[in-house]
Amino acid sequence: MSLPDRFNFAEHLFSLNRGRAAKTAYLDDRGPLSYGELEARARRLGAALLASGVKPGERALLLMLDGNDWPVCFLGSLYAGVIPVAVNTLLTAQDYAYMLEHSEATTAMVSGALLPVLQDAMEKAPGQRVRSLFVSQPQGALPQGAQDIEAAIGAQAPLAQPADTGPKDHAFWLYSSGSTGKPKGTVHSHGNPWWTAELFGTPVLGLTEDDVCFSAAKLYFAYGLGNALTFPLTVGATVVLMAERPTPDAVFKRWTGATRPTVFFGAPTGFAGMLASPQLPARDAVSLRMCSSAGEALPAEIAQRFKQHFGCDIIDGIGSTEMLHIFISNRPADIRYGTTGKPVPGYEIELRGEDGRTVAPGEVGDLYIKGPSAALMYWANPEKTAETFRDGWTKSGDKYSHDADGYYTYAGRSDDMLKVSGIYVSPFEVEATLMQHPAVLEAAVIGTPDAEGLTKTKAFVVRKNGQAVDADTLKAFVKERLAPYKYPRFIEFVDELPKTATGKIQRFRLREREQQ
Ligand code: 3SK
Repeated sequence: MSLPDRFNFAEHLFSLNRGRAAKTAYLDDRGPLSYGELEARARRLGAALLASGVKPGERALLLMLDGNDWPVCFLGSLYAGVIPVAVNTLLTAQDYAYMLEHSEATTAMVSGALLPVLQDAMEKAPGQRVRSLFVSQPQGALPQGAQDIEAAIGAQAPLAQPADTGPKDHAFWLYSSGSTGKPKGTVHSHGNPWWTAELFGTPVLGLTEDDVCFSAAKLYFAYGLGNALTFPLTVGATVVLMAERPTPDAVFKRWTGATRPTVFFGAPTGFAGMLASPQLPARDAVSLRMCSSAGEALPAEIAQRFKQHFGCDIIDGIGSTEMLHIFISNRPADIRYGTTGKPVPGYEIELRGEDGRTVAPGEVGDLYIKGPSAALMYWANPEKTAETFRDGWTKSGDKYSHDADGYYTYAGRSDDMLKVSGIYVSPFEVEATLMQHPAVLEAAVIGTPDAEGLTKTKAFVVRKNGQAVDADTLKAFVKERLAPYKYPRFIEFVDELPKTATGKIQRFRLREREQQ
C-alpha cells in the first residue's frame, strides 16, 4: 500500500466518486447534496478562497455546525491547498481568540449561528489576521466584507486543478487538549486520512457504498471526521448530518427518518442515554446493521443490552486526534465486550512500564502507537511535539493491559485528563475556574464513575470562612466561563482537601474515597 508522489486528499475523494455524481453524498436537515454537487461546490469554494486573497498554505478557521456546507468548506480548502483548522463549536470566544492567533488564520468559515462568538473572539485577539470571512446560512445582515458562502460559491467557476500537494504536505489541523497549557494544533497531512480509511474504515468496519452513515460525534472531532467524511466518501456511501446536539431524541429522529442509517457512530455515554430513554425505538423501526463506539471505554453491559434490543453489535475501539482515527479495535467477527479489541493491522502497539520496557500480559503499561496516520507535529510547540512523537512512536496518555489472547483493556489515563462523554476535560482548568468564585477557597476535580461505569467530573470544594454558595450556583458559574460541557456534574463541599506535607493536593485520595 503506498501513495503517489503528488496526492491531494480532496481530489482523491472526488475522483473516486465521479461515477456516482447523482448519488446523495450528504443529507442534512435542509436536504440532500449529491456527489456531483459536493465536488462542484467544494471546487467553487476553493476558487472563492483564493479570489479573496487567501494563499495556499495559509490557515482557515472552520467553525461550523454539521451540515452540507461543512464538507464543502473542508474539501474546498484542501483542494485549493488552504489548510482548514476545524474547531469544536462548543467553545468560548476566549478559546477561539487563542486559536485565531495561534493558527494565524487569514480567513474564517463560520455558521451564521456562530458568527457572534467568532466576532467576539476576533475582538479579543489583537494579533489575529483574518482578512476574509465566509458565512454559512447567515442569520441577519453580514458584517462589512463578509461573504455569504452561497453567494461566494455562485460567483465562482470551479477551480480547474487541485493544489500541487504531496502525501506528507500539511492538509488540515485539529486542536487537541492537554491537562495543562493551551490546546495543541495537531497538523495532519493529505496522506493521513487516506491511511485511516485503508487500515480501518474499509477493512475493519467493512463499510460499502450501500451504507448510510450517521455519526453523533461531530465532524470537527477526529472520530467524526473519519466517520462522516473520510470513510463514507472513500466507498461512495451516504452520510446523514445533523447540526443539533446528539440527544437521544435527535438521534432517534434520524435513525427512524426517511433515509435510515445503517451504521451509527457514537460514544458510550450516548448509548447509555439512548438505552435509558422511554423513546427508544423498536428494533424493526431502525435499519442499523452495525454501531461503532469510541471516546471512552464501552462497558460490556451497555453493549450487551444494546445488542439484545437491536440485534446489532457495537464495535468498540480507541483512537486519538494525534493518530487521526482508531488503532485498536474489536471487529465485526471478533468482539470481546469489555475490551477495546486488538491492534488494527498496519499499527504497532506497545505497552511500556515505568522502566520503558514492554510489559507482560496482564500488567498495565503506557500505550504507545506506531502507524502511518500519525500527525506531523503540534504547530509551534517543539517541546510537546518531542514529548508525544518519539522515534516514530506516539504516546497516547492512556494506560492499557493486554491478555494472552491479544485483547487490550483500558486501565485509565497516565495524565490527569478526564474524558467525559468522549471529550477531554482538564481538571486543572475546572479547578482554576471554580477558584475564581469569591466564596471558593480551594477545589479539586476528579473523574468518578456513574452507575453505568462512565466517567463524570466531580469537584470537591472548600468554601471560604463564613461564605455560603450552593452547588447549582457553582455549576452555573463554570458553565458561564468555560465550554459548557466542562462543568462538574457533582459537587461535594468539604472542610479541607487531602494534601502532601508540601501542600500538593492528593487527588488519588479523593478517587479512593469515591470507590469505597
Ligand atoms: O476517542 C477516541 O477513541 C478517538 C477515536 C477516533 C479518533 C479520535 C479519537 C480521539
